[in-house]
Amino acid sequence: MKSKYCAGCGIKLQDENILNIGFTTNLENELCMRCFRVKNYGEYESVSSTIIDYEQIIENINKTKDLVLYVVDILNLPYDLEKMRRLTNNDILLVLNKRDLLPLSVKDEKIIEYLKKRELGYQDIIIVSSEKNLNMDLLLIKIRRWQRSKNVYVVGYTNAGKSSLISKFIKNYGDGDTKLTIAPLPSTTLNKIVIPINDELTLIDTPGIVDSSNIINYVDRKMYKKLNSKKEIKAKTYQLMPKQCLLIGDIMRLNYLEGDRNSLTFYIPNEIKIHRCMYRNKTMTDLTRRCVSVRYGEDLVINGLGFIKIVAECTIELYINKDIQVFTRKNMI
Ligand SMILES: Nc1nc2c(ncn2[C@@H]2O[C@H](COP(=O)(O)OP(=O)(O)OP(=O)(O)O)[C@@H](O)[C@H]2O)c(=O)[nH]1
Ligand SMILES: [Mg+2]
Repeated sequence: MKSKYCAGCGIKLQDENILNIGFTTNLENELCMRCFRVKNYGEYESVSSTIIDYEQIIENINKTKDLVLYVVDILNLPYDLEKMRRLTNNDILLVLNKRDLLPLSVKDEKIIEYLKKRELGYQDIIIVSSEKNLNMDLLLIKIRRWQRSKNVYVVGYTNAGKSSLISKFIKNYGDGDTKLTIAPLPSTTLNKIVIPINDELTLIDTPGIVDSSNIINYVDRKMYKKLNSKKEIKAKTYQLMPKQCLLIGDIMRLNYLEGDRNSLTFYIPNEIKIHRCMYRNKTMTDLTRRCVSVRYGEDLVINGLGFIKIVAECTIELYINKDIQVFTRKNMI
């Protein structure tokens, strides 16, 4: 019998072992049990990302001249934003998704200008929101401008919103209904999925690149939802002096170690609460301590959580899980 693949995540369906991925009780079904559960009950079940052969996916893309959409989460721009440029010579549009999370007062042009200055080598940069169906027409125009064939690959880190974006394209420009699985946990899409949108365009969904330094790998299911907020961020500003501390949810502790009175503005999901605490209070000091030197006008980025816009030069002491990446960059907004 011909192999059949799950319409939600792309995995090969099987009805032999309930413990293995791709299981379904009946091979007539369109979805594997995992996707069925996510869709119908919102039950999230992580899958080990080791089954995904990312190199193979890139190799296949490189055999073509097809356009690539590199989708990234605007709140969590990766440290290594040039990565996709190094992996393929194909034309690439950098798509900054989840625009709805940043305050409306932030100007798109400013962010685009900020990234263009970095000369990343992408053909163009577009800011969208798959959730709010924002700028999809503009993205379609840019795709038409750059596509070499019908096929356009959609790639990026896990959870950036690749499947969400394709689903919006099906709704806006196609006539089928969407079966792609969308979920706040990493590695939702497990295999390449070819989705014809219309006569001119076929989008190819791919599994996300797993980033083991993203906070999402170190939190429980409740936190998945908080970190994948759907609400516009209300930026919170704190004035800090040396020896003042903040607790950020139960994720990290921030001690303001050295510097003049400073202003720190948090762009993190509203669901994650920030509290001031006494310096002598030892909450979370059992986590790994890191000292970060911040220069004038830099953001402190906590991979997967968001970023803190800092005005003046300072030294910050963080207590956070040792595997979560923290880095600084020039202020994005
Ligand atoms: N706020 C907001 N959330 C979004 C947007 N797009 C996607 N999401 C959410 O981000 C999470 C991940 O979305 P997916 O579409 O499954 O992401 P993916 O890139 O396909 O992930 P993998 O298949 O694991 O690689 C889900 O909780 C989505 O609802 C957006 O524009 N705004
Ligand atoms: Mg996906």
